[in-house]
Amino acid sequence: MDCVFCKIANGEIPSNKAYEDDKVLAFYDLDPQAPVHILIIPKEHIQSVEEITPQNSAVVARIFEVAAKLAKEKNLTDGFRVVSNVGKDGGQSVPHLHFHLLGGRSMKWPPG
Ligand code: DGP
Repeated sequence: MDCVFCKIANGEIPSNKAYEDDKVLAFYDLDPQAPVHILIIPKEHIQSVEEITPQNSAVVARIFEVAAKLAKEKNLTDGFRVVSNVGKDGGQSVPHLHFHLLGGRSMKWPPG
């Protein structure tokens, strides 16, 4: 499958890794929007939040555990944001489920 995040997950494309286990990879975004900007993905190809089902949702809990761990490691004690863009209107540019962990600055709401 021609998916850039599958290629990052299997090492075909290099990334700057922040965390890795058998199911989940976290790596630094190449176009950071905050002092800390890490993408957390399932290694398995899931297209977006729309494709989460009872069969594949366990990895989403693991992803949020990783988000909490990384936020602690990065000392984001004043808060942070975890967000997943979905589809065209959501601003999703890579069709492989990913959660942005953003921190190190004050976030705006609504995000626009
Ligand atoms: P989104 O727009 O929500 O689908 O976010 C995709 C993010 O992925 C965007 O912030 C840029 C990042 N990105 C795209 N291609 C690569 C890549 O090859 N390496 C890294 N590290 N990040 C990438």
